[in-house]
Amino acid sequence: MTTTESCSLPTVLPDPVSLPNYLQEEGHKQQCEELISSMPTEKDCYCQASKAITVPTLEPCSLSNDLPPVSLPKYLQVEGLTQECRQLILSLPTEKGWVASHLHQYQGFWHNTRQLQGVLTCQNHFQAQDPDVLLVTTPKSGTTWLKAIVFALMNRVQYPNPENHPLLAENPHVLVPFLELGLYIDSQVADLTTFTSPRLFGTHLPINSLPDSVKNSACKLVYLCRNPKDTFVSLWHFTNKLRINNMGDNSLEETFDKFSRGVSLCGPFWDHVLGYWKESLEKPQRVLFLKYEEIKEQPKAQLMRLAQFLGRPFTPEEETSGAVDGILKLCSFDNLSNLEVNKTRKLSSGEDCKAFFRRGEVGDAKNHLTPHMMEKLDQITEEKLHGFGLTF
Ligand code: PAP
Repeated sequence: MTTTESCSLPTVLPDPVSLPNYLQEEGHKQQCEELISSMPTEKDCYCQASKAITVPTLEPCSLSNDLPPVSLPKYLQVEGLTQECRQLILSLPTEKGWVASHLHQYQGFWHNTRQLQGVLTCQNHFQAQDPDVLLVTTPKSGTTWLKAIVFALMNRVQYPNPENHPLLAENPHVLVPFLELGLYIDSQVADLTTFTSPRLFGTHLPINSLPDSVKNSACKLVYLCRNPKDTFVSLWHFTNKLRINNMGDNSLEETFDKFSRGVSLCGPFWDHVLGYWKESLEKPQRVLFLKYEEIKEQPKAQLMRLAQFLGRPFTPEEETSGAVDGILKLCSFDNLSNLEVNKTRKLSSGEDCKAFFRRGEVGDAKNHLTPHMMEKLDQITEEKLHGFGLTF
């Protein structure tokens, strides 16, 4: 079935026996109608099968044959879910998503339907190797920046010339692919044979959801986080950019409420950060804990700390020859955001590269959140993290 995406909501369903609660919620019909108006449709999608049961919320699908075909971005497609994933979804708490239809709470954290499949496939199949480096972030904490920096750092012997560097031609998410959101997202076992050691991967997985092979290997984890106010604002902007025709922007108040309750991609934000914070204290050789704000404030010191942690310290000669500054300049917001590749191309997962570059500043939250919202996030942070010695 080539256009299952045309019924992305119904394909979440398992065998047509009973309708899960999350599909009965009010508003679903309208959401389905909005999506359908922008979806390609073929006769043989799940909608036909759905006729076997009485499902009022699926009725709009029967109209969709008359609609013009418009392709749905890949990040919104949910075809090809395994039986394991479909069954699992039935048992999970589910809420309305920020972009895709649903978020499911799995192992304590929230994932979109499509990404949940990626999480399961990654957990089942990814085989970590000791020299691997995993770049771990909560979404919108500076993942793109971290990927660029670590790629440039680890490959600086191979690519010494910043005028002729892969980062000028490829988005950092291509050079350092995501595990559950990229390599494993389509429920296929990723072919990693072309990767050279040490392999670099990105992930938003919370610590307790990392594949066993990661837990059992000596691979290193670099964790980057960002203050929750800026993270939320960045996520709100980003998800608005990913929403398709007719969806409109997410309401700031509604998404703020969700974020505060922990219902955001790979949220609760605070639990995600805390898991890696604790691990970094227990195993400092294995997990390096970085903050976006600290890299902004002391880029050189943080880059050298990173290099040391990854076993690739800068030599005095490199320092004097400007290698550290060269990497920071290459990976700067101004440089990356103005590259043709990042202004015009899309990732294979469907997002515009430019969506990953907005302002790249510390403190932008105050331009969007009310004082009450700022206070509320500060209060949650204080309650959840202060006792562990972690502040933002
Ligand atoms: P991801 O987790 O979905 O991959 P991520 O890269 O973490 O996204 O988020 C993008 C944020 O990092 C944006 O923040 P903003 O919305 O507050 O502006 C983006 O501008 C910022 N960003 C991207 N590249 C850089 C960079 N080179 N330096 C600093 N910030 C950057």
